[in-house]
Amino acid sequence: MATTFKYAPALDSLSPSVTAWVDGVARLTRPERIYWCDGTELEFQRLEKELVGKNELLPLNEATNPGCFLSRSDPSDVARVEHLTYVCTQNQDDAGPNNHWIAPDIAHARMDALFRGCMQGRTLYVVPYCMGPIDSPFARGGVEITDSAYVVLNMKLMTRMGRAALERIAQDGTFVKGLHSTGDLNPERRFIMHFPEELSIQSIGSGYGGNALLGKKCHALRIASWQARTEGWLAEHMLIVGIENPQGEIHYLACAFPSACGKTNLAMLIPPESYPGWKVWTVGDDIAWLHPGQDGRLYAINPESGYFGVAPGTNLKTNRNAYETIRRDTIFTNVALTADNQPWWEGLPGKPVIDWQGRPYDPSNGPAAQPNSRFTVGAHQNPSYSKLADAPGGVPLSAIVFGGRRRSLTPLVYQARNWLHGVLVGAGLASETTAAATGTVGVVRRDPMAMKPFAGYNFADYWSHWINMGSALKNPPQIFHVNWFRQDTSGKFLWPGFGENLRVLRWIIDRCKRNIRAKDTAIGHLPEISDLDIGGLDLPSSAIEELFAVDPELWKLEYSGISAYFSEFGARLPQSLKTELADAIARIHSSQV
Ligand code: OXD
Ligand code: MN
Repeated sequence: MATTFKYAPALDSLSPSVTAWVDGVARLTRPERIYWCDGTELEFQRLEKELVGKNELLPLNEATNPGCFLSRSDPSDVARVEHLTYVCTQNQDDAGPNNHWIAPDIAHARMDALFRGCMQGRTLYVVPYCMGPIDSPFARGGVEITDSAYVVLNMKLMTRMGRAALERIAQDGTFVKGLHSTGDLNPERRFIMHFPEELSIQSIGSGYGGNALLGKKCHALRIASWQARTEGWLAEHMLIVGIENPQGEIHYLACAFPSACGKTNLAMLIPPESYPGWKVWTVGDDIAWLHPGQDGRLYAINPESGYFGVAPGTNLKTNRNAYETIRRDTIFTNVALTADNQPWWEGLPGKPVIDWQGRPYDPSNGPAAQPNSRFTVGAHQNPSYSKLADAPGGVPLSAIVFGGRRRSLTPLVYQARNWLHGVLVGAGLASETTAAATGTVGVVRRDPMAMKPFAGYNFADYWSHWINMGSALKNPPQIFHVNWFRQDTSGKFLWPGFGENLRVLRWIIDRCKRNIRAKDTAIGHLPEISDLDIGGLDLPSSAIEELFAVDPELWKLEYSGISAYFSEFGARLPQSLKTELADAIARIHSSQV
């Protein structure tokens, strides 16, 4: 094997455990060369050029989209593959019924066989990265080994990647090991395996973001959630947003919505015209690591430094900040093209000419852009980037907000009665499936805390951990639930959503400040309609009624669905959560709402 170490020898002394691991992987995978990424701009541009030379990246219209490129993935490799994603703990119960499981020795044997010699003729890239601000006590290091330069470029945009990360790892003396190869892209040989007890991840056969950018879902959620439980914090699938009122007071909210349910849009919300003087600051759009602070509040950092957002639907009206963010220096994956080589997706003006697979656009082939097509971009380009996004200690949370995509049942907003009830609201979360994962779209499934695809251990233990975290906080965030997606009988959305969601966030903040009262109902606290600002919205009063309707019969069914789901977790289910559910059921049976 011809091995070219770029600057690795100088760094050997800094992190011998990294080099020993890289050597071992190289012996298994037999790459033609080894390249240690330093994370510089120069390196980024060189790799971009290399990929353009191989036609793996297409430069886009330099006048309209400077520094932007298009990547097309294999048509069979366009989303996360939950059915091929495993959590491999020694004891199956530790992974829980919420995860696919294989015993670690069997998983290792299977993965070793797939990785053996898989990098022949390819470059092995060593990608040191840090999840969280480099100088944050809450940040954690990782190293991804990959044979995909596309992955390297994306990791550079999404994480603090390169030399500083390697130095941080040397200081910490520990890191998460992530091994990735695109393999032969055969879905039969595609697996994403997690070994939380070894702090390691192995992924083969996919180049798609969530399966291949190992810092994101694999490390920052699955492995981190496991680490968080043992260390007393939480790793969550949540955006983090700061809402500033005209008096300059900022409240931070962390919101857990399932994939492709509008986290990026809410994190970058543009206040409506009727909200002069209000500002919205983005801390993160997908993942939050939550730590108790000395003052008894819960603090959030965003472990990522970029956005891997869903392109379709993003436009000037729905998300002007995202639209501005991705006008330059962005990698697009699986979008369509216009006649003058601009990126295009459903929801944008103009016309597609080439579809996401590179074919002349023909509507009979389906949407022009793949429904899960993405943009990858550095977070600092966002006009609403928070000044505290890089703060080592994070931002204090006033509220945690759960939400799902539900045509019916859940009202526009309600507040949990207390932390334990909030854990029940989160644990009972359900949402219609989206294109972010392979499988049927639009089916309601249980997605507790929006973590169904991402919790790295048994949900029963995870809920216990949530309950314990709340008890340890003197001043915990208030917990809420929102549903932007409720429809009328003709299938029309009842709520305008997007910027107007600020009206709901304002009610949430008023409740956190204990400024206003609310209606105590069987499912929790609902707004007095006079306290929710709906002025100028042109909503018929029937829509408002429907948005807040609580149908006891539907809720009885919902609670029996939650009971049946909880029973899958057997004796590990925390007794206090069982009691909380029993109380909720008793309330709905005895009330007319
Ligand atoms: C994502 C997802 O890409 O949740 O963030 O699928
Ligand atoms: Mn996500």
